[in-house]
Amino acid sequence: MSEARQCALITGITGQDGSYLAELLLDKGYEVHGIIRRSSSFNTERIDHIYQDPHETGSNLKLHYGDLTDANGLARLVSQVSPTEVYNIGAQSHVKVSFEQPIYTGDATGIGAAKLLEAVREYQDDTGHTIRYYQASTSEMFGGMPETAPQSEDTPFHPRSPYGVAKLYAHWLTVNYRESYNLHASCGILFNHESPRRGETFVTRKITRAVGRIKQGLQTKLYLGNLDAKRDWGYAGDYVEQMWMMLQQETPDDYVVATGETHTVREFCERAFGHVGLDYNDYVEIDPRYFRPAEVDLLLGDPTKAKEKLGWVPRTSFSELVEMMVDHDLELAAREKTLRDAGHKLPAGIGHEN
Ligand code: NDP
Ligand code: GDR
Repeated sequence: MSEARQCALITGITGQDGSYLAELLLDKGYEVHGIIRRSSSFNTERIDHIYQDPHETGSNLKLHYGDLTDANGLARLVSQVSPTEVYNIGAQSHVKVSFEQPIYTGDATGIGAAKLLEAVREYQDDTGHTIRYYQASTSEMFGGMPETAPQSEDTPFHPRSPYGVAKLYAHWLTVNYRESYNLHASCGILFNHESPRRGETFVTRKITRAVGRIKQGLQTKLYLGNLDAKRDWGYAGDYVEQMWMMLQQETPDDYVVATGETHTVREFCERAFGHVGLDYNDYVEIDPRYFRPAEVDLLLGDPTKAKEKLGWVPRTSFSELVEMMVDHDLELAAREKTLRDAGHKLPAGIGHEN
């Protein structure tokens, strides 16, 4: 008997989660199609190690140009690829940037989901093929008022940024398509998850990159904003497994994915600097430019439903996560130092102050 075809279409494949999810699905034998944005320089660094030249046989990863703001392109891709599962994890995902680009964030992160859901719905109607759909929802939809913690699937939403508002639209639209059109659509309400592949303008990676560079003598100070914000930080490699698990359920549903533990940004600094024998007080300075117009003070997730219904538990502890990221960034800084000592100019990261 032939095995059922497993074919995934992923938006956001070049991002942190996209790269881990693509690895996971390829390991499971899926044909994986990723949507990438055209860029004037290469933007596939996180997936280069799993990409094979399409001229070689046996490559199960295929990349296509597309954009969440381009409805026609998305519809064309869904019909061309004919996926069995669609993972919508592409987004303008930076909270601070969303205050600077609220309209674009609404377009890509919010309406982008509507464009993709429409493409899926129409394809199903036209062909009779069913597609399972995953939406990357976020703990930012809760707003993090201390009295709401711990946040579960039943906690009322109160987003505190244009990003959170856009994600809430995408979240409710996914629920609405499930209820209106019987679409197998699920939302993962994921709390913060990090890794050595985390973008360098998110606070954890900004800290671990600085620790590596300071230890190697390439940097002297680290400028941050609010050190008192609390986050429930997990490991991205553990969290993408959850995305897949949700789509394997008979019945679609929404799940909080979190560790159930919270730490301040200050504690993250303490651990990260402490791991290499440094005191963060000697290096970290506060720069108000990193404060947000409205802050999410306390995120602490209650992952009971995911544990009970899906049997999922996070495997990586907070200290393991911090150490994994610092160790990775120490090595990276050591390579940068070698290059600098050989006379090469290091990238300054100009224009990425977030
Ligand atoms: P990243 O910022 O690392 O990756 C975002 C991805 O989306 C990139 O591949 C990016 O492409 C792509 N993208 C951005 N704009 C568009 C667009 N207009 N059209 C198509 N693709 C686009 O995010 P993460 O991997 O960390 O997060 C994955 C998803 O999960 C996001 O939706 C995020 O909002 C959400 N989320 C993340 C959490 C976290 O803690 N990491 C927690 C909860 C939710 P490019 O590489 O070209 O920029
Ligand atoms: P967040 O992540 O906003 O939670 O969104 P981020 O790492 O950007 O901020 C976490 C907390 O750290 C504080 N902070 C700083 N943040 C940044 N980026 N830079 C700084 O210099 C700095 N100093 C302090 C912030 O104020 C905040 O309180 C992430 C994204 O991945 C979203 O896409 C996702 O939905 C949520 O996590 C869950």
